[in-house]
Parts: sequence; C-alpha cells; structure tokens
Amino acid sequence: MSIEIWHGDITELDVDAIVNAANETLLGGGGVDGAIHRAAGPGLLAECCQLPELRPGVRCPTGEVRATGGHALPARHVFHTVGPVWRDGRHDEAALLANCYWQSLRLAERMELQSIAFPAISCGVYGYPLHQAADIAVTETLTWRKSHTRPLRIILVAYNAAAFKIYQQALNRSGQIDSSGGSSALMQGLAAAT
Ligand code: AR6
Repeated sequence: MSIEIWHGDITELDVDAIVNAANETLLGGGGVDGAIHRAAGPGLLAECCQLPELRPGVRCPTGEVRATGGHALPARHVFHTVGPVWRDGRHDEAALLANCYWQSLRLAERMELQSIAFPAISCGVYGYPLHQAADIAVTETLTWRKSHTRPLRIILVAYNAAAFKIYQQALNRSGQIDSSGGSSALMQGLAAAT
C-alpha cells in the first residue's frame, strides 16, 4: 500500500474514489465541495438528494461518510464526509477528523477499491489548522496500513505548494517516508511512503 502526497486539483484525479469535504446536508457548498459538484455535473447533486440516509431533516453526522457515483468526474466514486468545524481543539475535533479518514478507508476496503484521494478535510471554511490536520491524515493512513491491505493507493491532496510542504513535513515526522522513491517522485510534485 502506498501513501502519497499530490499537489493539485482533486477533481482531476483518475482514482476509484475521491473524498469530498462536505457539510451535513450533503447538498453541495463552496471550496472543494463546490469544485467536485461543478466537475461532476448535476447528476451528483441529484444522487445526493436520493441517498436513503438523507430523508428530509436527516443529515450526515460529522465524522461519517456516504458514497455516490463520480458522474462526469474521472473518479468512479465520491465519498462525502463531514469534517468537524474547528473551535479551539477541545471539542473532539481531532477524533472527529480522524474518523473521517478511518471511515472513508473502511468504506473503500468494503467496496474493494484500489485507490482513494483525500483533500485536506476541514482545513478551509471549517478552519482546522493544516499542520494539525496533516498529522492526523498521515497518522490515520499509516495506522490503517499496519492492519489492512486495501486500498492499494492512498493519496493526500495538497491544493497549493504550502500545503504540499506541510504534508511532506508530517510524513517526514512520521518517519515513514521512503527517501529514494520519495525524492524522485517529489520532482513531479509527489511524495510517497511505500
Ligand atoms: N482540490 C483539492 N483541494 C481543494 C480544492 C480542490 N479542487 N479546492 C479546495 N481545496 P473546504 P472544509 C482544499 O473549505 O474546510 C464547503 O462549503 C482547500 O484548500 O473545501 O471541510 C462544504 O459544503 C482546503 O485545504 O472544506 C462545507 O460547508 C481543503 O480543500 C464546508 O465548505 C478543504 O477546504 C467544509 O469546509
């Protein structure tokens, strides 16, 4: 199983699933959510509206995940997860964010997917500090890898160069980076822990 960092727009990735940083309605929004809905086309919103878990008045709880198809995206599926809104770090934010990663990986395994890409959940509108969120993303994916074989490829997407560097530092801190593979991959905007 490889854990990679990739710099770019998640909507361009040809993977089995991309994760959407959604809100509890799962009916679209700004940031990466807006970008995913724009790239996927109106079929995605239509499918979200039909999700059996989302009857009127019923929302997707923070930390959980729901799957839809990818519609016009290169990705086959979209996993909609709801990250925590950052308050002060003392309102269970870390556990809720970790759950977004863990539940998404569990769903990918259950669906027998080979590859999944995550944006920096909660790190935009929801205000989660990226350094801390990157540590959680790296820790959860590395912990997952210790006891699971699927998905084969986990990609952490950095939307800009600063975020890429922060992910790289988190991966370095974890001591899991493969320096030879990592350095050649880095030249293409990709760092890898294999
Ligand atoms: N590809 C990859 N990453 C992206 C992209 C993209 N195309 N666009 C933005 N990011 P945010 P949140 C990064 O605000 O904080 C929505 O309205 C961005 O730089 O999208 O979880 C939802 O409906 C940031 O690092 O998600 C919710 O209401 C990260 O994605 C709310 O925002 C997440 O930023 C969720 O807020």
